[in-house]
Amino acid sequence: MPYHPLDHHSAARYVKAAGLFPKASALNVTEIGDGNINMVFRLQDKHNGHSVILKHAFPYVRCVGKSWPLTLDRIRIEADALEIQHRYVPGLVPRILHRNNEMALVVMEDLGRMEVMRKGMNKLRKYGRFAEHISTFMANVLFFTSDLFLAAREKKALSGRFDNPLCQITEDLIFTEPYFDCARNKVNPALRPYCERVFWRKSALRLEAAKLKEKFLTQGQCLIHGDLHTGSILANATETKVFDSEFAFVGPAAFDPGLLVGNFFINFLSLNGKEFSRAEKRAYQRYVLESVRKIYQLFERKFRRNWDQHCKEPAFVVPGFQDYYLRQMFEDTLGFAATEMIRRTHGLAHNSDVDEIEDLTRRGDVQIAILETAEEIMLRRKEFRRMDEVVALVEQRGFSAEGQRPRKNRN
Ligand code: SR1
Ligand code: MG
Repeated sequence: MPYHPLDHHSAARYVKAAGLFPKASALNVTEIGDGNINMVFRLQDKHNGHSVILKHAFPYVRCVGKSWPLTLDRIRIEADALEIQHRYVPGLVPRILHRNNEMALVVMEDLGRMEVMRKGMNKLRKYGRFAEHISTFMANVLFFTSDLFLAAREKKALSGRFDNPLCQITEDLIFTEPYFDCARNKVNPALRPYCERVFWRKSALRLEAAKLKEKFLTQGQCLIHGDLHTGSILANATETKVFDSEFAFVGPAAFDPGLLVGNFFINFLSLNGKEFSRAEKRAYQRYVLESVRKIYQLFERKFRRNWDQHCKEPAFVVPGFQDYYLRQMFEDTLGFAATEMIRRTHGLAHNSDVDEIEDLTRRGDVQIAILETAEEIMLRRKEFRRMDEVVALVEQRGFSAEGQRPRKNRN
């Protein structure tokens, strides 16, 4: 079947023709996608309630339109990544029910019982099993798709299979555009004076962003999710599912933990601009930081365990190499976390955590706190020994900025 874009009606016809529903069934079709790139339909049998999710690509970026063309191959890449993730972390990704590369679509189980974590976190929801689950997801996928486990030729074949054109979006949006007054940036008018007079003049920061961009471009360590923020995760009290793997490619291992940690720090700092009571905010902020500590500690522990049990390459079991690798990964995690905090503040794609603060001045104060915190993490990342120290820094910055008006030299 040659590619054609689906709408509500043709999506219903498609799933019936694919045998996912009886031909005679009456389906409710709703477009539920709130991401930046693709269409997501929920199709539900009106009679028995059975439902599936169909993710489908148009040949352009959904949030921008036809002026920004984008390869349809991204759905093939996403489905391939899901299959590999499923091999190493069954239960932590959605099940694929059907896929069609030519039509640029993948049909998955409906996980409507769960919610997008970012939305839950914005309502102060806590996820008791999350640290356990996400640390397993990262430790297994990042280890078992790396040269620490795979034979060299197998790993090279994996890199070829995930030659992902979407990487350029990340290269531009995360590492380049936030560091100058780029037309694609979306800058809160209350933040603009700070960007113009302070942030865009920080050459030391641009230098660090350049180093990290070069790592992103060249360091093909393992199959990474490539966009592991809280909007790419479904969660509830007992389950976690990582989805939206269309940015997957063989890249730096630290990128996934970096994006995740950066998003947690953004959420933590965003609370200072929100309307919850002081006690509610404090309690949730402590939960967020405790989560970061736990996630990273468990991630390192599980990654080391995988290495000890499954690494067969004599060169990589030499004493000291594991510590060297994990040290580098920690430092890079902090660097990538900082770049994510920066780009989500005034780049093209923001986080609702901050953007739901309606008062622009108040939002601007939070954004400045995020930028200043990110800068300190980025510039001092070689000094930190453990995640506890970084968490302590973020905690101190967040709690001291609470309720504070912007300083005079900020604009
Ligand atoms: C045009 S795509 C903008 C952002 O949305 C995705 O979720 C990625 O984070 C990307 O950077
Ligand atoms: Mg996404």
